[in-house]
Amino acid sequence: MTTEKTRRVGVVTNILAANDRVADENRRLFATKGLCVINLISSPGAGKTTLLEHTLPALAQRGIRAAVIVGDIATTRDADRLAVHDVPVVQICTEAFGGSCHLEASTIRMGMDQIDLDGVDLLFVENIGNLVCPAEFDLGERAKVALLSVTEGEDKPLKYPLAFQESDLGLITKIDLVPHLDFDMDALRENIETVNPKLPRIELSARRGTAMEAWLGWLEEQLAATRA
Ligand SMILES: Nc1nc2c(ncn2[C@@H]2O[C@H](COP(=O)(O)OP(=O)(O)OP(=O)(O)O)[C@@H](O)[C@H]2O)c(=O)[nH]1
Ligand SMILES: [Mg+2]
Repeated sequence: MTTEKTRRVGVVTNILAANDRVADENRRLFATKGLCVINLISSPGAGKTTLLEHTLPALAQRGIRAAVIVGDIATTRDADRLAVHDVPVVQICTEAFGGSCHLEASTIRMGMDQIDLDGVDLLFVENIGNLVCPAEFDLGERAKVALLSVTEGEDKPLKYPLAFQESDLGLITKIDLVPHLDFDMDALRENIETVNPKLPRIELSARRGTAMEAWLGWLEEQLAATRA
């Protein structure tokens, strides 16, 4: 017998299955173009845009051509911050279609249509600030990166495990603030390992430039693997 509950589960399953089909199409398109796509996921304010502000000039210096699709519920503030770095930037505001708290494969398709992908090596997706829903949606990306800032607390990987289980890299951000906080870095490392023992980790401060070389090196590895 179909109950209200099973119908709701069915709807969610259908949404994810429909998303997966478009994600597969995106993946094929990215492969055809040799485009490396990196999906940045975090709660609001963990430092995604700041990291990109410091990453884009460094990539340009290395001759790597980047572009960004940035999602927010409202405003073009992040796109405005990133566009000064002279890379193609598309802002998607989901308030125009219901205020969705995550980007889906079809929204990425809409963003891609605004960029000449033939001139791009690395496409960043800055997902909407939310540590939960974005992890559920495959965009066809090469890699997901979960950012967690030290001000959010050591327990967050345990409470919101999916982002850390689905990601290919964990970035602990804003480590310059650690001396000012009552924060236990070892506990955070342990909690990440508990939910995903295989997740590589970089502990960085975009503001101070700490471990930016490790992050840029990881991006270069992703780019090389995309083209292999
Ligand atoms: N101290 C310190 N502050 C940082 C660092 N990175 C980001 N911030 C600050 O954290 C705040 C939020 O940074 P954003 O880069 O806007 O965060 P975001 O993840 O893009 O935020 P949303 O797009 O709204 O989800 C800003 O005030 C930044 O200046 C860092 O490495 N160290
Ligand atoms: Mg941002």
